[in-house]
Amino acid sequence: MELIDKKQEILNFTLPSSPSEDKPYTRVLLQLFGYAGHGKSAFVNSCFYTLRTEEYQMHANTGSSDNIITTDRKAYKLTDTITIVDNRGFGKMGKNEEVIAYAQLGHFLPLDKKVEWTEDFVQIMSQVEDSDLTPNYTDFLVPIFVYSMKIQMPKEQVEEVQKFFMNCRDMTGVFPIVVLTNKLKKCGNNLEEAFRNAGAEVVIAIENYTSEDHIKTRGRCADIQEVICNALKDVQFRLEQPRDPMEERLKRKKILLKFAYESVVEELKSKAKEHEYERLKALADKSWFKRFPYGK
Ligand SMILES: Nc1nc2c(ncn2[C@@H]2O[C@H](COP(=O)(O)OP(=O)(O)O)[C@@H](O)[C@H]2O)c(=O)[nH]1
Ligand SMILES: [Mg+2]
Repeated sequence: MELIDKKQEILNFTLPSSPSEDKPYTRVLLQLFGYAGHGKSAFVNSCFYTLRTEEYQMHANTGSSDNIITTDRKAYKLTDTITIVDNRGFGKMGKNEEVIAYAQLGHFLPLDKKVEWTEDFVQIMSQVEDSDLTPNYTDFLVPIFVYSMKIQMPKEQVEEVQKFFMNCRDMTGVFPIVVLTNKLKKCGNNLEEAFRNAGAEVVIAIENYTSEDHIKTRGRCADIQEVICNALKDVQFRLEQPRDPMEERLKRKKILLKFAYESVVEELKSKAKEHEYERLKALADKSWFKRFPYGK
C-alpha cells in the first residue's frame, strides 16, 4: 500500500516544534518556477486533485492567453503544513526578470499580490525593502522547477537554467526539484539528462491533470506525490543541520542585492556611451552602496 502511505505521509506531515529554537520552521513553501506555459498552475491543481477525494477543480487558472498567465504570486494551502506558491513565471530571462525571480525565491515579495514586471529597479527594490518590516524566518523554501517535455530546450536556456539552479542552491540550500510535465507528449530530446547536467538532484516526469483530462490513475497520482515527498525529504534533511534563521535571510538578501546591482551595471553598459561608462558607473556605485551597504 505504498501509494496510500505516501498520500498519508504528505497529509500528516508536521514540522517538529522545538522549544530551544525561537524561530522554528512552521510551514513548507513549495516554490514553483519556470517559463510561462510549462504547467506550473496545472501542477498546483494536480497536487490538490491527487491529495483529495473531491472532483477535479481549477484552484489555479491555467492556459496560455494573456489574461490567464499567472501574474500574482499566489499561495495555495495544500495541507496545514504545506503551501504551494505559483510564482510569476518568466518569459525570456532578462536581467530584470532574474531579479524578480530571485526576489520571489528568497521570499522578499508578498504572497497573493500582483508581481509587476517592472523596468524600474527602485520600485522592485523598494518592495524588497518593505519585506523587512515583516521578515519571514519560519517558512522552509523548496524551489521546484517546472518544464514541459513537449518543448525542446533551446541552447541559450541551458546556461540560464544552470545558473538559476546554482543560485537556488545558494539562496535556499536546496537544488530545485525538477518536474517535467506532459510526460505523455515527450519530444525526442533527453531533458532529464540536460537537467541533471545542470545540477538537478531529483527529476520527476509527470502528466498533469487538466480540465480536459483528469482520469485518476495510480501511476499519475504516484508521480505527483513523489514530487511532494521529495520536497519533504529536503525539509527533513535540513532539520538535521544546525540553523540560524536570521543569518539565512540575510544571506538570501545579499545574493539578491548582488543580482540587482549587476543588472543596474549591465543596463548602464548597454545604454551609456563608451567614454561616459566609467564615470557613470562610479556615480551609480556610490548611490547604490549608500542605499544598500552590503549589496556587493
Ligand atoms: N496534457 C497536458 N497538458 C498540460 C500539462 N501541463 C500543463 N498542461 C496544459 O498546458 C497549458 C499551460 O499550463 P499552465 O499550467 O497554465 O502553465 P504555467 O504558465 O506554467 O502556469 C494549460 O492549458 C494546461 O492545461 C500536462 O502535463 N499534460
Ligand atoms: Mg500559471
